[in-house]
Amino acid sequence: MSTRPPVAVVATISSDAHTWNLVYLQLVLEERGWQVINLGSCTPTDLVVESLMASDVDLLVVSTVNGHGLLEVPALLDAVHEVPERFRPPVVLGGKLGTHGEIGDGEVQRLRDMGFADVFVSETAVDTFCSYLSGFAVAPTATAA
Ligand code: B12
Repeated sequence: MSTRPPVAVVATISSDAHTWNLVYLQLVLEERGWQVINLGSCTPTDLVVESLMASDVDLLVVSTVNGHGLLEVPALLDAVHEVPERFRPPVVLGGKLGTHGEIGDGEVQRLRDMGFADVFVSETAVDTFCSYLSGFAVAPTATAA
């Protein structure tokens, strides 16, 4: 038995042209031993769904900073919820989700109730995200001797 590296898909909403948030998260994940599929800015929702179906993905990381996040992430999450359960990883969300940057605790809770496994928004977002990653268990896979 060996433990394969955990795999994360990094994506954003289809309207969001910002790139460095995605690159930053890719580096954070890779430094912690994750394999990352970075789908890039303005990610089409269909591409997110296809990438989950094509690989054994452990975590979907959605980052958006253009202010349209609150409006657009529900549809993205709905599309992910249509993916068969065995291909459906937990989905975490972060960034600047509203038009005024940070959102309040009420909105964060609403997003969690919607089905996001966690939501990272404040100045401590990256630190909290790293703690979340350190508690992330990936099942060992059997390999040929
Ligand atoms: C560069 C930039 C652009 C470039 C992007 C180029 C590119 N290829 O990336 C261009 C010019 C295209 C652009 C366009 C726009 N932008 Co702009 N842009 C910026 C700017 C100056 C820097 C963004 C950046 O690269 N930061 C570096 C990365 C590493 O940091 P970050 O994105 O903040 O991400 C960090 C955190 O937010 C956090 N994080 C983000 N996501 C996640 C996810 C998780 C899970 C976790 C844990 C953490 C996390 O971690 C990162 C590291 O700390 C910011 C202002 C600023 N100084 O931040 C505005 C900003 C993001 N843009 C803004 C806006 C409004 C726009 C436009 C709507 C402007 C317009 N009217 O056209 C458009 C939207 C275009 C679109 N379709 O999305 C606003 C967003 C406002 C909001 N959400 O409250 C900002 C904040 C400027 C402002 N103060 O008003 N933009």
